[in-house]
Amino acid sequence: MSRITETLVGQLPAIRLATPDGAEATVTLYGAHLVSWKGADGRERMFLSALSALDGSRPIRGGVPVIFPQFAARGSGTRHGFARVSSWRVGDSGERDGGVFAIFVLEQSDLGPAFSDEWPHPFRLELTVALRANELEMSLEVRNTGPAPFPFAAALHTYHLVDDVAAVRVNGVQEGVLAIDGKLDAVYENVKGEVVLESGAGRLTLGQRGFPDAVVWNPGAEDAAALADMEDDEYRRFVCIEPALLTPLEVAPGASWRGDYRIA
Ligand code: TA6
Repeated sequence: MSRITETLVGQLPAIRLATPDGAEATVTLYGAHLVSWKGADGRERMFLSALSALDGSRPIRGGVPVIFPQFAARGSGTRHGFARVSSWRVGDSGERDGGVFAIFVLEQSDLGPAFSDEWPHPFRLELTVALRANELEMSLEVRNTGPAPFPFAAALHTYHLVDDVAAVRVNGVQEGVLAIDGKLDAVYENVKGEVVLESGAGRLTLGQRGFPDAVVWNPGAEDAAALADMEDDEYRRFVCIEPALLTPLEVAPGASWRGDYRIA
C-alpha cells in the first residue's frame, strides 16, 4: 500500500513516502530536506553524514539541501540561502502515476524575523517530491507573490551516496568524462541533456529542466577534515551533483519559475 506517514529524523519532524513496490523517501520539514531515498530495489542512494546536526541548529549535511534565494556566498544573505534552515509545511500529498508524492511549502510569512528582514519579498516556494519504482522527481517552484520583482538563485544540492569517490565518473557536464581525484568544486554553465553518474554503487541518470547549470563538489580529505559535521573519511562516500540556477533570475510580480530534477 502507498503510504505517507509522519516520522522523526533525529529531533526533526519528517514525512516518509513509500510506494507499493518498496521505494521510500524521507523529507524533514526543516529545509524540506530529503535525507533518504531508497529505490524499489531497496538500495539507499543518498549520503547523510554520521555527524550531521539533526536538531535544527544548523543545516543538514547530506541528502538534498534546497538552496534559495542565494547560492553559497554569492550575495550578502545567509550562505546557501534561508530555505534549507527554515521550517516548511506539507501542502498536498497522495498517489500519482503509480507512485507517491508530497508537496512542501514555504512562504515569506513562515520565516523567522531574521530571515524576513534579510528577504523582504513575499514569495511562495513549492518543493514537490515524487517517488516511483527506482525514480525520484523533485520540482522547485518559486512564485513572486509580492508587488515588486526580485532576483533569486536556486539549487538542489544533492549528496549522491557512492562506494568510493575515486571510482566516480560523471558524464554530461563537460566534454569528456569527469573523474574526481581530490578536492573539486566546479560550476558547469548551460548543461544540456542528461548527466550520468557512474560509481561502484551503480549508474544514475540525472535529468534537469529549468535549472541551466550544474555544480559538482567533493571536499577532498583536507576540506572534509575541516568540516565539523563530517567524519574525516566520509568525503569518499559522496559526490554532490547539483542542478542549479546560479546567475540570479528576476521573477516579476505574480510570475513564477520552476526547475525540475529527475534521478533514475
Ligand atoms: O555547492 C558547492 C558548495 O558551494 C561548496 O563550495 C561547498 O562549500 C558546499 O557547497 C557546501 O556548503 P555548506 O554551506 O553546506 O558547507
